[in-house]
Parts: sequence; structure tokens; C-alpha cells
Amino acid sequence: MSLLEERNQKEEFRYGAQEIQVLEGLEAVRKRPGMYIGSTSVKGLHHLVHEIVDNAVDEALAGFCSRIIVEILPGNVVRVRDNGRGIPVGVHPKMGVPAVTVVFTVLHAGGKFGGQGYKVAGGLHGVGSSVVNALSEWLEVEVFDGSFSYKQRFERGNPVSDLIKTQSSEHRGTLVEFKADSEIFKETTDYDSCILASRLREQAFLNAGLEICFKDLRDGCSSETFKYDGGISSFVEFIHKKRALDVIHEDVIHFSAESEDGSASVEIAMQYNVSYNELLISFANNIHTNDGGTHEEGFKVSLTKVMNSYARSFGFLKESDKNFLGEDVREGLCAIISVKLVSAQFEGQTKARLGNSEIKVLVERTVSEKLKDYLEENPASARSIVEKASASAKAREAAKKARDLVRRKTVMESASLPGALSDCQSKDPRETEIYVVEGESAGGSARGGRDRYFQAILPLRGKMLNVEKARLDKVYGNEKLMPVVTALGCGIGSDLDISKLRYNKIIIMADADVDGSHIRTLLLTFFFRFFRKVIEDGHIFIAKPPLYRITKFKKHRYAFTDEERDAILSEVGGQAEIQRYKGLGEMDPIQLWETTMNPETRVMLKVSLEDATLADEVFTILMGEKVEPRRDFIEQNARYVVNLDI
Ligand code: 1YM
Repeated sequence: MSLLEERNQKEEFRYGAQEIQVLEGLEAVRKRPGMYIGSTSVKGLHHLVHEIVDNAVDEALAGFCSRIIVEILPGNVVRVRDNGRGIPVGVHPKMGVPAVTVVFTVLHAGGKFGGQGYKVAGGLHGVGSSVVNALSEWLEVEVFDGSFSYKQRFERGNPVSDLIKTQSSEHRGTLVEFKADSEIFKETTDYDSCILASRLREQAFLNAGLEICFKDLRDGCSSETFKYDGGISSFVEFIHKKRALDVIHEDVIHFSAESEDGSASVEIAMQYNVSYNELLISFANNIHTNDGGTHEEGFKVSLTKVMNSYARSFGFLKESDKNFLGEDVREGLCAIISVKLVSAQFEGQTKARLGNSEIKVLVERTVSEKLKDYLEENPASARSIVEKASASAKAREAAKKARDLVRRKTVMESASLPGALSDCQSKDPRETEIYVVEGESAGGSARGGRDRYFQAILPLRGKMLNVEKARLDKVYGNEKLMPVVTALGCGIGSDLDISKLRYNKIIIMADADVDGSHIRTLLLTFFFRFFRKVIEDGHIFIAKPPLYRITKFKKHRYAFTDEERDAILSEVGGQAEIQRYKGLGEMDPIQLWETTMNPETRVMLKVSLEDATLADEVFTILMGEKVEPRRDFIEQNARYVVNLDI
């Protein structure tokens, strides 16, 4: 053995080597933060808070913590406290430093040293503490063990103090305070209290009885406490109340079950409302499974079977009647599915789909037994639900007839495209665009100004149908909406086939005033309810026409905001006569091309679907039946309004 090798064998040097490895571990997180928290955008920033809160929630799940306090302090410092056991402070036998230090400095130290609860294979549970630490300018952790408190400070992941035993304290629990590193989160380190509150509320629903206090102590302090003894049933009630949706049976249907070996459990809460939409929100180990998975599949399959069998045995479906389809029995349904399992497999690009097949069986069996019991024990509710499914099935049949009629007509007329459409020459959907334009005169300017090789124009006349209050059968045959459907070419609703979409970009072009906003909202509602995939795949855009034209010495400049106008004015000096555009129709074809349609110079907003549940809420409130919640929504959001023309 060489001298060097001998030296490395010695205990103190080995320990030193381990320390270096630790630092390298967290350096990797700082080098590629996206690998650990998805991105360093606003989303990634909020992820930091979730990671720390998740550890406190885990402690609650283990049965040791009943209260979590989350505070945003001035300067965007985050403080999270819980009243659990406190992260262990004893010296970790292998690492030779306190366990709490290991938790915050070693990547993947989260495999937890103690008891095993439901563990998560995807996601970051338990390993999050060190990731947050690595991405924080500074972080302080304080553990209270009922007699003393132990505190340690880190900067950019590195300890800058030992774990120091401080004043005696009766409290128990863990406190973590951190400031996100602006070197990493270059876009912003400003937290959005709405995003945080809604996620914390969700966690409180998923963990019945757990109290989560949220305080925003920055300008204009606010505080909210979330605690729901009714768990996910309260979640369903909350959704209906928030959206002001009337329900068709009184109680939330709730049931749960555990697998025989205790390795998995399922809990479901559901209630039907008067709307035509379905809202299914599913979770695995308290993680939102946005893309569904085996638990949702099991639920859907079983729901359809149970409803059909109930409707048959109680005479709601006659022998000659066809079975309900899944979509019939999910119309107006709001359901929360929450499963817990030992080794959850998260699949797909965003790891938002549950893959465990054993869960499908458990959910199917549970729904099949317990929902059947519910229907038989609650005949009045059962009747309302089955009648809703029948109405939905009839509307679906009617829609099918209407669609076939439209198809036959187009075959006979041999012109399948709407008359109002000025199509483009290119038939290659990778390069084409369609402008859906408000009004005949703007449509005329757009037709004149466009590049006819790849830009198509479809003008819309008059007010449009509000699809929030209509089923698919009303869309077919609607003379305002059908031209949009046929021009896009990809079918609608459950017929939608995105590969047939005739244009790569669908650009909504309406005036920058209240009427224009209304038309944009109507169109977006239409796309959201019937062409969801088109939005999800990023095909929808909103054109932004300029508000002003500033002319000096025959040279024109355009301003899209008041600030831009002022900036241009101070740049060009006095003597400029300013034109304020009141509508698209005021622009001649050349102006429209220069400002709004030329891909080289135009400004457009891409419509994205970050949060489908939130979008559903906004559309239900804005376009739904009830006036009062709409007024409240508008009052609450009035400060964001930019194009109010008075
Ligand atoms: C404000 C954030 O992290 N609370 C927290 C974390 C832990 C424990 C309790 C805990 C877990 C266990 C045993 C266990 C963690 N401990 C570890 C590790 N709040 C917050 N509260 N004793 C205490 O899982 O067995 C990681 S997280 F690894 F040290 F055990």
C-alpha cells in the first residue's frame, strides 16, 4: 500500500473526502436547477415552498403534526413552521454530523432514516430540503425538541455555522426560513400569494383535519387558515360554491377503501352539478396527477358500468335503449380521486400520470361496490343523476345527427369550406395561419393586408353563442360557430382529431375594447370547451393591435401601450399629432399588415393552459348562469383591466 493510499484509509481523511462529495452534490443542483425543480421560472420558484411544506405535510401524514404555518415575509423570505417531532438533531453515525445537517446538505438524503410511510418514487418528497437549500441565497433551520432549540444557517447550500443549541423552548417542531437565490431565479423571486394559497388549500383538503395557516406579510398583509374536517368532500363543496354551480343532489358522495395488504388506499368524493362539464381532479400521494392515469381509468370504467347496470335494473334504460357512454355519465360531474400507495410510478414527460396498474383494480372494485350501494340507498339522488345522464345521451345523439347533416350537406354542396373564409394558398398546415377577425370591416382590411400565401382570414359577424350554456348539439348548426369548426377542419369535442387541423396558428383578432374582450372570451370559452387539445398544443394566439400611431415628418411609429406612447413621444420630441385607434376597422390594410399581421414585426400573445382547473373556474364564473359571482370576480380583478373604454 502506498503512503498516499494509507493516508486515505485513515478515518479523518475519509471524512474529509465525504464532505467534498457533499458539496459537489449540491453544486450539481445549482448547475442544473431545472433537473430538480422543473424550471427556474415562477413555477420553479414556488416549487421551493412546496418542497418544504411537503416535508411538514409528510410529518402530518405520519400522525405527528397538526398545524403548519407558511409565511411570506417582506423581501420574499419564506418561513415554514410545523409542530411535528422536529428533524432529528442527533449525530448521524455514518456522516458524523447531525442528521438535520445531512438532510439539508446531502442530495437524496431524504430516503428518511426512520419509519416508512407512503413513499413516492417520482417527485422529490424528502429530498427537497437539500435542493431548496442549494437554490437559496441563505437558509436557516431551527428544530425545537420540547426543551431546547437547535439552529443552523446555510448560504447557497453550504453550512456557515454549526448546529447551535440555543435558548430553551417548550415548542416542538421544525422551522425553515429561506430566501430564494436571485442568481438562480433570474426571472423573478416575487411570490404570488394566489398560487401559494390555492396549493396550500388543496393540501388541507387532501389531509382532513390538518390546519394550514398562510400569511402574506408583505405590503397589504393578508392571512388565511385552511382546515377541512370533511377532507375531499369539502373540496367538492368548495368547488361548487366557488363556481356558483347548482348541484343536482344534496350530499357529496364519498367513499374509501384500502387494499387487503394495506399497501394502497383510495378515497373518492363526487357530486353532480347542472353544468355540462366534467371536472375530475386526481392525486397520488397528495401529488396532483394532471395527466390522469390508472386511478382515473379505474374510476371511469367502473362509473360507467355501475350507472348502466343501475339504470337497467331500475327501468331507466329500456331493453331497446343503448347503454350510456362514459361521457354521458360524467356530464356535470365534479370528482376528486385521491390514492395513496407505497411505490407510486409517475409516468409521462411531466411525470403527472400515475402508472401503477394494481391501483386501477382497487379503484374499480371500490367504485363498483360502494357507488352501487349509494345509488340503491339514495333513490332520489340516483334518479337525478340517471336523468342527467339520459339528457346528456339524448343531446349526444342529437349532436351526432346534426353533425351527419352538416357532413351530408357539405358533400352535396361539394364546397366544404365556409363561404366567409378567404383561405390561403398553401395547404401545408405547418406553415399556415388563420385570423379569426371581429367584424366585417376589419375582415376587409385583413383580407387586403395579409400575405395570401400562408394567411387565411375568417371574419365573424355579430354576437356569438355562449357555449358555456350550450351542449355540442347546439354548436352544430350554429351559423356563427360552424364556420370556425369547418375552417379548422379537425372536428370538435370527442371527434377532435388534431392531425387534421388545417392551420398551425389560430389568431384571434379583435378590438382592444370591451366588446373585443367579450368576443375574445367567447371564442376562448369555445376553444377551451370543445377544442381543448388545440390550446394545449399551443396553436391559439391573440393578436395585439397597436393603440396609437405617432407620426412625425411623415414617419409612423406605433405604440401598444400608454407607456410606449409616452416613450416614443419623448424620443421624437414635440410636433408629433397622435392617432388613437378605436378599432381594427380604422386601420387600412397596409397599417394592419405592418402592425398586427407581419410575422417580422407583430406582437402576439400565445394562449397557454397552465392550470386547467383554474381555467375551468374562470370560464364557469365568467360565462356561466349566475350574475353575482361574475360581478364579484370582475370587482376582484378590476385592477388588472387594461382596456376599459369609458
Ligand atoms: C418546515 C419543514 O421538514 N418537518 C419535519 C421533517 C422531518 C421530520 C419531522 C422527521 C421525520 C422522521 C423522523 C422520519 C424529517 N426528518 C428527516 C430525516 N418541516 C419539516 N418534521 N423524525 C422527524 O421520517 O422518520 C427528513 S425530513 F431524514 F432526518 F429523518
